[in-house]
Amino acid sequence: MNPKPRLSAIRYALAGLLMIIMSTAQAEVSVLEAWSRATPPGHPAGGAYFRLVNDSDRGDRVVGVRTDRAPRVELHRTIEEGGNARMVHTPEIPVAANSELIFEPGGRHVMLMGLTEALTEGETYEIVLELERAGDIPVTVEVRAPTAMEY
Ligand SMILES: [Cu+2]
Repeated sequence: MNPKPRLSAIRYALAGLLMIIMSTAQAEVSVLEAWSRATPPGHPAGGAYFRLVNDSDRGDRVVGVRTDRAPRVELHRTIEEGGNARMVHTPEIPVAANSELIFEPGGRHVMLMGLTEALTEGETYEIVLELERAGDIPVTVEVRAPTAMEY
């Protein structure tokens, strides 16, 4: 057996791995630990929560979100009004340079609406966050127990 082809295959594999590591390190905006609470059957709405980290020296903006998991999806924030918390649609969310934004229950979040199938514990689904500079960021959301708390 000639060991040369195997060596070069290993070299190519290492080069490929290095490129993956480098492209990961260069990602300016990353979305981590995305999760949802399981929803009761028939309940039309659910939330998606995560940490959005901007490692770049430039600010950015979340300008949209899309998913196939629900007929409608919006960026929401929670406001305090007369002692009551209320969720409102927000068309965009500014992301400062070198910052981390938390999306969480009772705060800013992604809202899924018109769910025809409940979010089920153990399920994962995909959303895409649209950023002005960083572009589309695909996110896999993990559905946790209905009682799950943030992080
Ligand atoms: Cu909401």
